[in-house]
Amino acid sequence: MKKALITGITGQDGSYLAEFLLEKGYEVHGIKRRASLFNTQRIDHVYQDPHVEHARFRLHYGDLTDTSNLVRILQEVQPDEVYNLGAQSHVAVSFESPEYTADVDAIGTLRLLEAIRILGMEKRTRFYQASTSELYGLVQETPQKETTPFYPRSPYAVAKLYAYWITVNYREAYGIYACNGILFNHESPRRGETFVTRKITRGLSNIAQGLESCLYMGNLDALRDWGHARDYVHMQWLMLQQEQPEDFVIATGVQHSVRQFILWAAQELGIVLQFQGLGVDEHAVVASVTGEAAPAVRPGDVVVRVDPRYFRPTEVETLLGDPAKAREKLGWVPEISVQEMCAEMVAEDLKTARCHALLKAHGHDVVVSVES
Ligand code: NDP
Ligand code: GDR
Repeated sequence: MKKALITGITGQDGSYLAEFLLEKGYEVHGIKRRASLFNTQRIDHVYQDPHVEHARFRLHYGDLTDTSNLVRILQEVQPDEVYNLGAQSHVAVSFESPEYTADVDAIGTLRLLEAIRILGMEKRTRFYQASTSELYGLVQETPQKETTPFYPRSPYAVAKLYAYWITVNYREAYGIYACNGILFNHESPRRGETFVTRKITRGLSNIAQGLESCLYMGNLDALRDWGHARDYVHMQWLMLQQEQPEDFVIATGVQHSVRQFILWAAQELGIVLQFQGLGVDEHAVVASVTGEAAPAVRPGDVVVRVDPRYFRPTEVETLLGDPAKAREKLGWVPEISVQEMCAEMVAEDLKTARCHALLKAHGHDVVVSVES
């Protein structure tokens, strides 16, 4: 039975990857951080009681900033594959906490690779690094492929640039089977609530049910190449199953604006929106409402406004991936379209919003978190 160790197992990708590897028959180990509240909501459904014989899922307390802890976990688990998905993964937050982001995202990657080397596991343990389209930043070529020059535009992207190159270096210097997956944005109903797609599907669902009144957004013109996380974790695994370690771009090859994603999400709720105004005065007005999903919304309501608070000091305006290499060598074909994904995300967020609205209607105090 193969053993995998996943950092970032409590995150979006970690949870889908854990599911995927368990289905493949792996013994799955994950590193979770100590938190003052439970932080395992995304993986509770795959949790296996360690007291039960033959449990194939195990969590270890740890942190990418803690070298000795990483060495001990690696020594204990002796994994065949390490997936380094753990990161301070929010670009905007990285401007607020640049040093911490570098410690976790850049040096954390070094710590793991060094642990593999210190323990003499270079020849038996394969390593996946969660690299990112943010490396392209101020894009030098469109669409972006494996050979496109990098130009990172945030402390997050600069930290990930270090992680990218240290992964390449340990592959070349010590012969570790190590790969960078340069993944473009991928989303799902498990996406963190403060990333743009989930902020939109959750915010509009709450507005539809009368739990919030307006969604405040940043740059509506940003263009992204969005795919589904469930599709993308499959590729993370496949990269580690090849004969030779290589780096791959994973993307859909299609891009859309943030504004377009808002229109799709609204449409799923039966709301037709019209954008009006320009720049920081741009806002979305409800033109019509059909169906049962949005009883709290009326034509003429302003449900989206721009708030410059969400602009970034340096923005990545456009990203579009060219997944030709992955298509050719890994047989990559994304199965879920961005519109299908948007519909799935709205359906999930609407379910939750309806529950909260029902509780409220029965006199319970319901406060939905809107800080983002
Ligand atoms: P999430 O933000 O959903 O998950 C990040 C995970 O990292 C969480 O489990 C988090 O733990 C953990 N983590 C954060 N800080 C530390 C730390 N100091 N030590 C150990 N673990 C830590 O990210 P995604 O699942 O979306 O992304 C997975 C990886 O892929 C990340 O590295 C991200 O940068 C990268 N990536 C993501 C893309 C995307 O579009 N989703 C695209 C390209 C790359 P906790 O739950 O406790 O916060
Ligand atoms: P990104 O994702 O920065 O690409 O990083 P995010 O969803 O945060 O932003 C995408 C684009 O939308 C614009 N935007 C807003 N973003 C947020 N979060 N909130 C807003 O209100 C808002 N309004 C507009 C942003 O400016 C940006 O242009 C994600 C993360 O998962 C990284 O870890 C990963 O490496 C990259 O994707 C690929």
